[in-house]
Amino acid sequence: RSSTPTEVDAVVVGAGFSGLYLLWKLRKHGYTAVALDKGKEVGGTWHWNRYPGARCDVDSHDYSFGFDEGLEQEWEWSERYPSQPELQAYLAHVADRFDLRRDIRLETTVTEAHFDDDTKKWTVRTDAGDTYVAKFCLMAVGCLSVPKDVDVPGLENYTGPIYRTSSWPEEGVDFSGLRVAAIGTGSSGVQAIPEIAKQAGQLTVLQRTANFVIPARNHKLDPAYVADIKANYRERRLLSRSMPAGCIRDDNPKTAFEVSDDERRAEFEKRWEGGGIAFLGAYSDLMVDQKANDAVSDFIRSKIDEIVTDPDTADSLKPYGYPMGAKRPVVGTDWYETFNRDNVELVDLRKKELDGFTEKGMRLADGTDYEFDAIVLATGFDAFTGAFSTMDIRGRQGRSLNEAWSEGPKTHLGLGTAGFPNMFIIANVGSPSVLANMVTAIEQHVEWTVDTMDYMRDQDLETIEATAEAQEAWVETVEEIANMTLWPQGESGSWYRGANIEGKPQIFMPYAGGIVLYEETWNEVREAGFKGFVLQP
Ligand code: NA7
Repeated sequence: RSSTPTEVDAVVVGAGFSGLYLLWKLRKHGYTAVALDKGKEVGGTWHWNRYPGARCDVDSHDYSFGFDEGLEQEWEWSERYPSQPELQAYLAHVADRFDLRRDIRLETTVTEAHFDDDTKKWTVRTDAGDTYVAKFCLMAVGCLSVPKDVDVPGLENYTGPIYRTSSWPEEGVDFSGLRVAAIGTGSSGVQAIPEIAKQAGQLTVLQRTANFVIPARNHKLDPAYVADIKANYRERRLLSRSMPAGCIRDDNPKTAFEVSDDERRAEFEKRWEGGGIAFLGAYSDLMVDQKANDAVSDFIRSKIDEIVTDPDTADSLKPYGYPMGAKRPVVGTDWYETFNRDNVELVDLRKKELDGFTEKGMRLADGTDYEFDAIVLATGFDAFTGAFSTMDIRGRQGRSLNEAWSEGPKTHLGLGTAGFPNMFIIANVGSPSVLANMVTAIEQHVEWTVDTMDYMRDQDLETIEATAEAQEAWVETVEEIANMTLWPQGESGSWYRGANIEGKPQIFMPYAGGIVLYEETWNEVREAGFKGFVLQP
């Protein structure tokens, strides 16, 4: 590899869903681009999180690209919810089908991206020693791509193998007959633990905060159902784009207490049987009215009592202290059922204090010792800003992004940030991203980014940059909208507001207004001549 800088129109950081779509679109619009990714294969999130049971909780046909009808018709999703291997295969297929790989550099970590005030260009450097110079720096880095630092007391003493769900060994792990500890009961833990339990000799699950877990009811897809979707795919995509969640959900317009207790229970039952995140659409006020939220929370707690045979364990698995949804609700398979297995023990860290990990296992404050042959960490991510903070990003006058965001990330519409011209951020902080179908959120941003680049090319413009005022206002809007919901409530410590990381500035990061309102806002900004952005020749 040479150190002579390679000139392109755009450097794309990341080759997951966002990076791949960007590459496709940029090429189609006549731009030269290169995508740089740390992974050995494309796929981003779906490359790294290859732990057993890893699966998306948005329907396969919606969690996929809508930009090419040939791709849509050709690709066969086999299950209601796509598994990690299937998603990884899909994204690899996209890279091959559109010959994107010639512009992708894998196993390449971006170490720095610096804006030059004179040339108005970005210089991007990698750990491979390569340098790229580009007018645009496009951050397709994902919201959950940097794991949270390990903060489990004494874990450094433990000498056995430790596996993280977020960077699972490619060859897999054989837990047959082993004594395993699993820490973390968010989406990753809830998906991995039932699978590991099937293999392990003994599995000890350490739970700090109980989560609301809704059954996925994943299943193989019926060919007639698939044929029907494919026959009407355009309508489905348009409909998805017209729904706040960015995918089709049968949301009930009624509020929880305008119906009788019996009717409400029946509706919850019906949706529990149907499974998946559509459960949240049972009533329109579940996420805005505490009483409605209590009703759905009570329902889930009653289900835990029904499923889990040991009353103490059932009690420990019940979430309290925050509204359902304030922590991302989890969609899982056999989560509660797993605790009826003889080889699974739940250690409720709210009831039993952990003294710390030891060379061979762990010790509880009451003196109980455990020995483990392996430990699994599903302890979460430094969400949204994590990937940015690992790079040395400098904008005008050499100002660092970490410094600019020291009080929390600030963006205008999630797309750009003041002082960092021509740096676009794809579906991350300040956008519907994780609160909607991520792929729909990505499509919005990729389209707007490339449209803006086209506009700049047509108008002979050199830079676009968010204003400081606009981004202050947007941060406020994002916070205000979040405050209209129950999302920020309770002791949930959610990564939505950086609360899972000690010392991280706490602001609500994703935009809770949904895909449609967000698109309307962008359209207004665009029609008002990119209001809140400064464009310069
Ligand atoms: P999450 O949702 O952040 O979950 C992390 C889990 O790990 C959660 O249960 C945490 O408990 C637990 N945790 C973290 N640190 C510790 C320590 N030190 N001790 C005990 N338990 C700990 O991450 P996921 O990877 O599961 O999911 C992230 C997103 O990916 C998910 O929401 C989907 O969007 C896909 P806590 O709640 O902090 O008490």
